Amino acid sequence: MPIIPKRPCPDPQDGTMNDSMEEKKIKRVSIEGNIAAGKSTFVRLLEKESADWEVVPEPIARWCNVQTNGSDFEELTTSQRSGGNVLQMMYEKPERWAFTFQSYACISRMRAQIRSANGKLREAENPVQFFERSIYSDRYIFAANLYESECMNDTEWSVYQDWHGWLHSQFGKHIDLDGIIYLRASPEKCLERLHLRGRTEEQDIPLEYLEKLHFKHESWLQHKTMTMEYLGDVPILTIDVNEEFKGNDLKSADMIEKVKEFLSTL
Ligand code: UDP
Ligand code: D5M
Ligand code: MG
Repeated sequence: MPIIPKRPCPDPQDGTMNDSMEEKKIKRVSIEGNIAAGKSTFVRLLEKESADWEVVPEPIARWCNVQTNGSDFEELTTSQRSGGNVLQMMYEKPERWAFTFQSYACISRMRAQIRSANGKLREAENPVQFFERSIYSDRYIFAANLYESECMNDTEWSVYQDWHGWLHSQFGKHIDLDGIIYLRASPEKCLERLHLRGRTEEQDIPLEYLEKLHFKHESWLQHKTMTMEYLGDVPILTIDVNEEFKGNDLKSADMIEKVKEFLSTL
């Protein structure tokens, strides 16, 4: 007599799952902040804290060495680079290269974030991905600032926004955010850290440029007065990073504690 199963037994190969097998939802959190506020330093701390936490750094190595292979994240010395340096081109002649840079920054970030979504967190109990910045800061902080500074013309800005909106509609669901952590520092502190870091491309950045970016971050994440087309009401944790946290175990532990508390609310 054929045995008729009372409940369907999922085939592990076909992707259907019952409750006990259900994959954990990965929480996605973006780390935002001005240039040289301390985002990369902070995400390195997060990476060490838990095997359930994965970090996707900004693909800055790509921007300084544009080519179709190589690592997205490992920064190279000037002599190791063989591709074009679109970050340097943008700082040297922004009205010529801002559109090119912003297109590349956004697509390379999206690719890095989507690629990592298929990665190592499958076994994690409470999986979290931390992104260093997001496609929202690309558009509403950096690209918008370049447009307002007349480094992109109306046509370039329209093309960028159309392209950004379409990419978001196609791929946004893989990288949508559950939370944002804002590392808040004064423009003066950022300038000090920018010089300390010593990236050659950035050495002529004036304080006024950091001030403009700071006010945009503030209106987005502090005052919440910025209108964004497709980012809903995402919870924000603000951490003041004017005080040194690098090499300061107490301050770092306090920051990690705040992150854990924040994650428990998402
Ligand atoms: N830095 C520091 N003290 C801190 C945090 C950062 O001296 O508490 C330094 C860090 O070592 C680097 C520079 O500030 O030389 C910029 O930091 P990071 O690259 O992390 O900034 P990001 O641009 O990623 O926000
Ligand atoms: O480094 C990022 C560098 O790239 C910094 O010099 C600012 C510049 N830049 C310009 N446009 C962008 C966008 N769209 N995203 C990120 N960075 C941008 P960091 O020091 O990590 O801020
Ligand atoms: Mg960084």
